[in-house]
Amino acid sequence: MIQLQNYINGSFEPPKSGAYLENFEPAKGEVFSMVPNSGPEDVEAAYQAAWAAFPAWKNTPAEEKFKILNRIAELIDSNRNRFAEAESRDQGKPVWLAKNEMVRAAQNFRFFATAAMQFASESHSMEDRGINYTLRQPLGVVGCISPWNLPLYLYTWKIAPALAAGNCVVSKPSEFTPYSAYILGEICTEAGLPAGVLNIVHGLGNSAGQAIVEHPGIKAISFTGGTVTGKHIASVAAPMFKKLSLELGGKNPNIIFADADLEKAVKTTINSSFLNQGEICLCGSRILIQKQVYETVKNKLVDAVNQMKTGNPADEKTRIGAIVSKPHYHKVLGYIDLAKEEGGNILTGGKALDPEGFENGWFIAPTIIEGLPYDCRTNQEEIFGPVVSLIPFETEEEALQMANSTNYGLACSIWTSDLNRAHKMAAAIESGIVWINCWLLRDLRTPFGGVKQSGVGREGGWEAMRFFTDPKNVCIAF
Ligand code: TXE
Repeated sequence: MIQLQNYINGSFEPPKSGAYLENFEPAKGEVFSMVPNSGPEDVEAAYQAAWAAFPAWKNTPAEEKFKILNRIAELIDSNRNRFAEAESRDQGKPVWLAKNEMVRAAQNFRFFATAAMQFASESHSMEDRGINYTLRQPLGVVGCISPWNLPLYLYTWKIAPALAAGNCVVSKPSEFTPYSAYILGEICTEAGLPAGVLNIVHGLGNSAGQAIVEHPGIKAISFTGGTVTGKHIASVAAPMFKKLSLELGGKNPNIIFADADLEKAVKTTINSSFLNQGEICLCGSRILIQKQVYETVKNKLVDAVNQMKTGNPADEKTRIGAIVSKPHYHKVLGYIDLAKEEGGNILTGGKALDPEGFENGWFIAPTIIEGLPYDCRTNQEEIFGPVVSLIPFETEEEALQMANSTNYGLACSIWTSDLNRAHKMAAAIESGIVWINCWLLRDLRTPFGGVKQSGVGREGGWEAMRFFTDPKNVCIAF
């Protein structure tokens, strides 16, 4: 049994209460690790360490920070297999997918190490009267709270810009998937990150997470997770005027017009629907298909899904691993039942699976549903599992109206060969991210985040560097 510890002030420490939580391996349904059940006292220790480390880290020359962050990236690369196996056992995803995600985790450090070197202050001349320059200063101690779906990928997406901008961090990975962040603690020490600059407190959202949000010394919260949790965090943090970046998931439309390259659209749609068991905030879960090609696209999708292997995460051929936790498994199955009650016709999947050798794991067959009205609950609420709904449409206007009909607005994909339509739709859609004839084509310089209930604030590129710094204007009169 693996026993994880908090990483505070550069050392591994048990939680002050001595209490641990059981964490399960989703593919086997068995306890896999014991996770510190930390509380406010552990967050306080982490904060004190971070605050003490801040003056020196803030003043560490940019080149030195650059070297340390790059060394962390190199160590993630050289430990890629170890990380990927840990992540797969903790989260349920296929090992091959976890390996791909580790490349991005390392890249997050490299990218922001470089970004920090380029992040220059602005100056504004007032002709012969004077000049202004704007310092971008680190905030101090910041809080990063990350979810369970892409554990190290999203954890590093937050902490890398926070550290690169000169802040010290108190962080909490998800209690369901803490293992890769734990290993990262070891790596940070090896890479020479000074003690206290990054602190990792493990535990439940409503105790350890809540203590980070409530802490008066923690100046900003970068959070990715559910909308309900995001609203709660906003209500706690707003009266303290904390900076907030909330990335809260979506109910993303994937709109396929009859003039699209259908082979490419179908192939990518399979990926955008089911990658990581559909547990990615960017997954398209409402597939809007123009009527002329509805039957063709539907049949191709169903055929492709019927070839997908669900089961052993260590098998290279596996496309669908296990669902992250028992409660989430039941939640997803509950939505499949709801879809049936709402009149949906299950075209494929629609049930739990017990693959050989993994009979006690939490597996759900990739599921395609049709026949649901666009405004029913199944088509409005985030399921966050391997479940998609097909919805036919006739005109561009109808597609747009349906696409914008949810409370969410994170991402969408539009498939068409008509350039004018693509631009018009992209401008009109209520969404933070629009992909045209692609999905998940990512450039780390671009803003990432959503509108409506998908959150506030943006991550990525200069957006992240701006979030983790405060601008201070200095005006000099001549
Ligand atoms: O996430 P939570 P849950 C969506 C998805 C999923 C739903 C709920 O629809 O079914 O959210 O998932 C910490 N103060 N997404 O309940 O609770 C928690 O410990 C501070 C979308 O597992 O939001 C974890 O570290 N922190 C999504 C993190 O918040 C708190 C990814 C996320 O957990 C807290 C995951 C509190 N009061 C789920 N309560 C995406 N946007 O990609 C919890 N946490």
